[in-house]
Amino acid sequence: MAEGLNVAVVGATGAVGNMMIKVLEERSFPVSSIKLLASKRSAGKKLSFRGKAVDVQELTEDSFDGMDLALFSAGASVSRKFAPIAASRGCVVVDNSSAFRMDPNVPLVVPEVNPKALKNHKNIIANPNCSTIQMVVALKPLHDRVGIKRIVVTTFQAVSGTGQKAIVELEEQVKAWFQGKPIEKKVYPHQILFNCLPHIGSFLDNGFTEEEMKMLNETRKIFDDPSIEVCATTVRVPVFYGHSESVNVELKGPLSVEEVRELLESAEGVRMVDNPSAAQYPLPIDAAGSDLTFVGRIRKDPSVENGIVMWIVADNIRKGAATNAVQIAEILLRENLLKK
Ligand code: NAP
Ligand code: 3JN
Repeated sequence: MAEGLNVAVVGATGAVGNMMIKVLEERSFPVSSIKLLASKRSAGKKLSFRGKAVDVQELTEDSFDGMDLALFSAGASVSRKFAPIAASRGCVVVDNSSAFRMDPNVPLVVPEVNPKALKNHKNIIANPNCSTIQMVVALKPLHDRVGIKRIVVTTFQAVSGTGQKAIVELEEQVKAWFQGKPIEKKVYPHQILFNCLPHIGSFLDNGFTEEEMKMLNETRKIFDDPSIEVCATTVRVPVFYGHSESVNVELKGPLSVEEVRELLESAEGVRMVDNPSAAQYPLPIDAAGSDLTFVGRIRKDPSVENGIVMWIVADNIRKGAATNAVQIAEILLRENLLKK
């Protein structure tokens, strides 16, 4: 391991996998060899890593022999089958899917929030859902200072969260609209162009969607506080990159707007953009391409005691997925948590 790690990227041809490759390059992660894995459909395709063409290989049970680290983003069913195989062969998995997030034996980690949870990993670590990640990064300093009782959140999620095919769908709908052609929909149940769809993941018996329940369950696990209440409404909007969130947080004690600002100004991974009179507030267009979580529109929620409202924006494919995963790998390396 002296020269670097043997790293596998599972789902390398996808929106998140592609970004993982880019983030490994950008952050000069010590990679001695890289294996790019996807389905049989992509075998033989070439992707670039550090200026060199690398063949995409079909993911098989033998893919992890000799690998030190695998970053997974090929969906929960692929993770359920292959992450335990990788882990049993001594390869540490950072998994971007929901497959293991709620498994009590699997740490669910956001580096700015709960890096200590990595200590007890058993070769599989889960990356939270993108909407959860940016929310907990911004709320962590408030939670540490006075505690969080309840969160009411509405998200405005970019199409890239659905994957490469949804990016293409929005592009195609834009082109069709300009050309006066019929707008086709394959990925979403309704036209996404000029629309908002309050529907992310499947609907459950309680009326919430899977995405909304992920925000509740993951927030409790990351903050290690099952008493926190979260009521989420998740909405898909015609934005390519960057999820936005309106968050009303009811705290356990008083915090002034000024105190919240001070806390967030020094919070790890947070950038405050909060000068509404100059039309300055976080925007997905500005957050795209950044690894920071942007926070603004901070104000008192007058409808509840100890209430604060804020607007939180981050690049869902970077901080919400690829960058968070690589940051986890960096801690594993730094803290000597890779060789088990
Ligand atoms: P995507 O653009 O559709 O890419 C899917 C990737 O998975 C492709 O590389 C695809 O390979 C690969 N894949 C699909 N079936 C496979 C199989 N049977 N064996 C091997 N590889 C297979 O999707 P994405 O947006 O990158 O998301 C991928 C997954 O990452 C999601 O399903 C989700 O679990 C996770 N994700 C997490 C977050 C988060 O919030 N942290 C955000 C987005 C996504 P081919 O090109 O060969 O089909
Ligand atoms: O829709 C988004 O903006 C984020 C999507 C995440 C996602 C999409 C398909 C399957 C997930 C996830 O990360 O929770 C999954 C999944 O792994 O279940």
